[in-house]
Amino acid sequence: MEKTWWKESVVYQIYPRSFYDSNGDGIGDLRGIYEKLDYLKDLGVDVLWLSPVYQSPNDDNGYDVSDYQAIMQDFGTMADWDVLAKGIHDRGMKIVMDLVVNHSSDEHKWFIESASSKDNPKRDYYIWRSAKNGREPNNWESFFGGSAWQYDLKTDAYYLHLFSKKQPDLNWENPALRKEIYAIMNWWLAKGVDGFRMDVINFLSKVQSLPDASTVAGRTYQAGGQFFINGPRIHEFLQEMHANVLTNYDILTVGEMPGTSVEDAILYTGQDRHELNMIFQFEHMDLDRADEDKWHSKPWNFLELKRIISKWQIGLAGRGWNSLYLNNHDTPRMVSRFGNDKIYRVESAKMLATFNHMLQGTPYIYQGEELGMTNVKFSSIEDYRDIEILNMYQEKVIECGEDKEAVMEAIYRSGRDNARTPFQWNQEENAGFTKGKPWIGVNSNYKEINAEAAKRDENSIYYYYKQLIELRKTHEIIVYGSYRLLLENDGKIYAFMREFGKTRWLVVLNFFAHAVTFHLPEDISYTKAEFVIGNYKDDIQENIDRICLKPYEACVYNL
Ligand code: ISL
Ligand code: CA
Repeated sequence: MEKTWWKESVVYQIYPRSFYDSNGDGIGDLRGIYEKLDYLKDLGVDVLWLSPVYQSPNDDNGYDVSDYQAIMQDFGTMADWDVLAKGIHDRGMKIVMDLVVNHSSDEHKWFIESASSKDNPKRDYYIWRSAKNGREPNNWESFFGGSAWQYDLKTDAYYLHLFSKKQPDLNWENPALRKEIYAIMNWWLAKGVDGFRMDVINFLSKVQSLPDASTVAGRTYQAGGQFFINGPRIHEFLQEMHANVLTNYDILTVGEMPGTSVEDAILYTGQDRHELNMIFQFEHMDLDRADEDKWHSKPWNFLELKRIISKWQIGLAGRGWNSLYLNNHDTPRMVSRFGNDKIYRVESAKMLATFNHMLQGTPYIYQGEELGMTNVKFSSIEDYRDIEILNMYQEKVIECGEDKEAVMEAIYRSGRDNARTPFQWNQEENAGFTKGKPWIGVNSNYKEINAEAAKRDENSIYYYYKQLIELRKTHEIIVYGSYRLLLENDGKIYAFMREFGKTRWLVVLNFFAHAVTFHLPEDISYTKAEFVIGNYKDDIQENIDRICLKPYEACVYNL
C-alpha cells in the first residue's frame, strides 16, 4: 500500500459558526479560529477541515454559497482567511475547505442570471423544467421537506433543489458550468488550500429523464435517490475534475456520499481510478433509522455495527481508503448516540475514540468530540436554528397536527443542532464562546464539560485523544496494519486484530454499560501482552487470555 500523508493524518472538523467568536456578535468567525490554533496544535491534529466559510445568505448555515470566491461577512474577510491559512501552515497543519457544488445559493449571480430569462446564457447552469400536468415535473421530495421543485413565475418553469428552495441544484451536464467549478477549485488551490471535503458530491449526475420515484404509501413526495445517487455520469465527472484540478496537487480529497456501497467506494477511491482519496459513507449513520423518514428512529443494533464496519474495513483494504467518523455537524453527538452520556460519559467517549482511531482509515474528529460534548435538549422549538428541524416541525406539527412532544423527542434524538451548539471553552458565561448573545444556545452542561476543565484533569477525554493521536504518529500499524474481526457473533464485545509486518495489536472494546468477560480466541498466541492504551488505567492485564471488561472498557495490547 502506498504511504501518503493523508492516510497518516488526523482531521479535525470545525463548524466555524460555533467554534469561537472573536468580536462579540454571537457568531464564531475566522479570527476566532485563528485565536484557537494553539489549542488545536496542542491536541495534535494534522488537518483542519472548515465547514463552508464562503459568502452565503445562510439559509443552510453556509451550505448555500452565493460567492465561492468571497468570505461570509459573519465570518470575516478574505484577509482574515489568509491570516488563518498562514497561521495553520506556520504550525505545520493543513487546511481543507468544504466544497459545495451540487448546488449553490439562489442568491448566486449564476442563478440570478439563470432565472432571468429562458435564453440567458446561464439558463442551463441549473436544472429547469416546465410543469407536468399542471404540477411539479416529478414527485421527488427535497431532503428538507416538501417538493424538490420550486416554481418560478418569471419564466413559468420549475427548478430542481434537492435541499432547500434556496439551494438550487447546479446542472453538471453543462460543460461550461463544470469549467467554472474547476476554475474556482484551482483558484483556491493556488491560494494554498490543502484539500476539499466535497458536499454530497455523489449527487452530481442526475438521470436526465428525471423520472418519478416509486411511491411509498402515505407520502406526498418521494425519495428520488435512485435517480441521482451515484448517477450515470458521476465517475466521468469526478475523473474530469481530477484531470483538470486534483492531479496537479498533493491534496486530501474526501467526498461526502450518502447511499454508497463498498463496491461504489472502490470505484471512487481506488488509486488507479483517479477520482478521490476517500469518501464518507453513511451505512453506520443509518443504523438507528427506521425508514425513509430520518425522524423515525429505532435502537441501533450492535452486531449490525460490527458487520457494517468490518465490511468496509475488509472491502476497502488495499483497494481504496476509509474515512473514519462517528459524528459531524449533521448528526447527533457520538457519545449520546453510541455511548452513554449519563453515567459513563467519560468512559464511553474514550471507548468510542479508541474504536474510531484504531480502525484502518483516516480518523475525523468533530469539534467538541474531544471534550465529550453531548446532545442538547432545548425546551422550545424557538431555540432551534437548523432549517431541516424547522421545516420538519412546520410540516409535522403545524400542518399535519402530529404530536408535539413526540416531534420534540425526535429532534432531541436526531436533530442536527445537537452538534451545532457552541464549543465549550470554559465555565464563564456562554461557555467562553462569545461575549455577546450566541446565535444558538449553549448546552447547559458547559460548567462541567469544557476545554479548560479538560486540560486541568489528566484523566480527561481530551488527554486521551491527544494520546491516541500521538500513537498514530509513532506506530505505523495504526495507519497501515490489516484488520481482522474477532468474536464475530459476540453481542457485547467488539474485538479486532491489527497486523503490520511482525507487529500485532489486539483491540478489545466493551460497548455496554455492564461488565463482560473477554476470552482470547484460541488461535491467537502470544508470549507477552504489552498494554498500549486503555480507558481504565488501573486495569492493565499481563495475562489476556481472559479479560474482565468494565463498563465501556477499551484496551489495546501489543502481542
Ligand atoms: O441524504 C441525506 C439523508 O438521506 C442527508 O443526510 C444528506 O445527505 C446530508 O444532509 C447532506 O449533507 C450535506 O449537504 C447538505 C447540508 O445541509 C449538510 O450540512 C451537508 O453536510 C446540503 O448542502
Ligand atoms: Ca463573530
